Amino acid sequence: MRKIRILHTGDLHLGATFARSQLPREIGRARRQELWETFSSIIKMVKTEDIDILLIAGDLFEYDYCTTADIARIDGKFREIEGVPVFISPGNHDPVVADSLYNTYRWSPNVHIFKGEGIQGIRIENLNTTVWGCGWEGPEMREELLKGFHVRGEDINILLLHCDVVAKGYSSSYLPVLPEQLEGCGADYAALGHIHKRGEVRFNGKIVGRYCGSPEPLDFSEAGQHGIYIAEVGKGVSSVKTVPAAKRRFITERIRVESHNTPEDIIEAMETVIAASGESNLYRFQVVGNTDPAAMLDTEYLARAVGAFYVAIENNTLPDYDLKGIIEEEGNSITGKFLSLALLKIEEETDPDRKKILERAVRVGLEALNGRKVLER
Ligand SMILES: [Mn+2]
Repeated sequence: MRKIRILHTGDLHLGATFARSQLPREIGRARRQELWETFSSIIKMVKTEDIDILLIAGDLFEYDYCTTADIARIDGKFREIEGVPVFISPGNHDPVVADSLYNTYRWSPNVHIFKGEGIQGIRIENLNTTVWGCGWEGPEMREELLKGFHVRGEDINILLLHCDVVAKGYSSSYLPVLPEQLEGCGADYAALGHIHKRGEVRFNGKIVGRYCGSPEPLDFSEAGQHGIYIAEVGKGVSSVKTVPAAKRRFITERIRVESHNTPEDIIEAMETVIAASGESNLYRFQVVGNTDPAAMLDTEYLARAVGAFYVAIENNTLPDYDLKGIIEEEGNSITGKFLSLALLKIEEETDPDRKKILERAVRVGLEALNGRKVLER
């Protein structure tokens, strides 16, 4: 039996508006377009990489935001590869509800959409392959669908699911699947979606499933390289390669400062990071450490001072006060009394969490007494 070449992707989230993300409007709009461009480049890969089957492990599009025109655009891409069967196991963002465009749109004949009713198999005769999948019918799926399931027939068997792999004894509202169930189901390749970070699922050291991850990362929680899997699958064997697909990466870096550091030092530190990873990425710099209490960090100015597609700066610094000096200077004033009392309390406190709160109270209190704006960080 000849091996088949599959392209495994999912979590494309086409149509996502990024409205609830932290990104500014214009960046969100650009990213929305880029999701489409990356989808196109994946379809191109299906052609250039001689792919036999395209697998989409759910969250292909956003039910809430996709119009019929958007679906026509997606389907148009599938028509470009009309000789290649496309399988979709819908997930929580594109569930097969009654008015879902999975139901109401007339999709290209090469597109196979799994819908409810447990795990179903669809056979592609000329490839001696059966793909097993299931579509979500709502935003949650608590049933342990894979429990007791086993593939049937002598074909190359592929499992395609949008699911949440959990350890034994745990449950999930996102189709809970145990690693031992993946191992036991007999699939030659388990193509999973839902987790946006690429990764392998193992049972007793053996790879029993793969999360392809989102091909284009959606926010700062999706760091690292994103792409797709291309695998050669036969009976029980597979060779797998990862192919980068993302146009940009989300990168978070910490910058540690001391009170003697100037804004220029921070800019230089950011420039070093950007020079190493590229201007096309999205950066989040978390500035930590102690700063001169008199010097306010102007995060907007700092973000504009360096050149990259997007730069956000989080000010997590604490002002570096000379508390003993202030007590000496202030004596019996309100500030002096407040500080002496607060420092005593800090000294007496044994619970480290409460100690931190008290230390924070000292800084907030000092800023309030000095008539400065008390910033919540
Ligand atoms: Mn998703």
